[in-house]
Amino acid sequence: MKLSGVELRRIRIPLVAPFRTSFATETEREVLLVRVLGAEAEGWGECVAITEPLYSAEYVDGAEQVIRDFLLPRLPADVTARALGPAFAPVKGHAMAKAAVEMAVLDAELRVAGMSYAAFLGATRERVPAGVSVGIMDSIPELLDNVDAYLGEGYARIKLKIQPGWDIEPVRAVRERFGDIPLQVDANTAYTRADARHLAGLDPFGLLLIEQPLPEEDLLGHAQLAEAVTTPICLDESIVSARAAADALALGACSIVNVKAGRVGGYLEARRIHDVCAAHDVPVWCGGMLETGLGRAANLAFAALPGCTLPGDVSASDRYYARDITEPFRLEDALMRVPSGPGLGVEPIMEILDDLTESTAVVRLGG
Ligand code: NPQ
Ligand code: MG
Repeated sequence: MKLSGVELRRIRIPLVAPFRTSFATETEREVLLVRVLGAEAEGWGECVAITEPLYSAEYVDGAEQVIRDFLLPRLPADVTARALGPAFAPVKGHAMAKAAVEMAVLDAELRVAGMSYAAFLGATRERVPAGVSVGIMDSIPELLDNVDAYLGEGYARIKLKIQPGWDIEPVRAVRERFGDIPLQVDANTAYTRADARHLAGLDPFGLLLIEQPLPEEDLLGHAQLAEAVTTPICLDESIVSARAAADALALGACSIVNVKAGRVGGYLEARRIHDVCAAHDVPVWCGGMLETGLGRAANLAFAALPGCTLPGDVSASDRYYARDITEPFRLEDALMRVPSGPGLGVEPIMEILDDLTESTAVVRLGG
């Protein structure tokens, strides 16, 4: 497909409540959107980079600059999503920037073909169960109130954000109050190898998994930790590619994988990770980065793949946003519907989008 231009749009969207992790407390989300303008269709991409480089090395301003200065000049004149891997390969890193462009190109391409993201990726379900990620709170009672509300809304699985000083006690309290619910924890790299025995203190609670306890680069540390605890280790930040996933499995660094398309350079690489894991009978689940309805739509398509056997961080729009930029995604009888229309199957509501827009830049392509 030939593109006449690309719009880079920055929006700012308030969160319904502060979201606290081991690395940040956010009250709003700054998001970079990529809109490709094709002759027969336009397409939307969402960059999952956050404002500061605290989850990974990428951040919104950097991603915007990389897209504008290094990725858009490398777009083939006649572009397909499949061609982007080779075209962008000379640019090291910047997976989230690359993924945002790929998502937009794929959306436009699939709209022309009349095919949904779900069908393109190979989804096998029309609805998926939803998990929810619960931030670090000021107190255990506040945490229990939040978990209670999410369970009441129909979430199938609870993930507690943890860090040193907020780990064993919140898990114990949730287990005591709610019993045998599907429960897991995410440390976002907040621990060290020296914490192995402390983390083994989570073993009696029968968690589904502990996500990314150690630094991104520390595959060997995770393999050693996996020997020291009975709770399954799941990797998020460390899984930067299909090769990294294969290496992690070969090393015994994890037995479950969180897949985020943004973190690995796009949905095509995400699908490869899914396939590597499926070949090893390793469960996969779809991670989340507090996406708007655009990214949420694509994540739901991925979450409907056959190897995504655990509930993902694919929550309803209102978990994060009072006003989403698309028609809001809702839990329907405790399930999320996978979009089935062409491309993402959703589009932005332009009045809302314009209202939230901080800046728009258009890059003209093709002379
Ligand atoms: C994770 N996501 O799995 C990420 C972390 C993350 C849903 O837990 C603003 C503030 C944006 C915190 C994006 C979930 C964020 C954020 C992602 C945390 O590790
Ligand atoms: Mg995580």
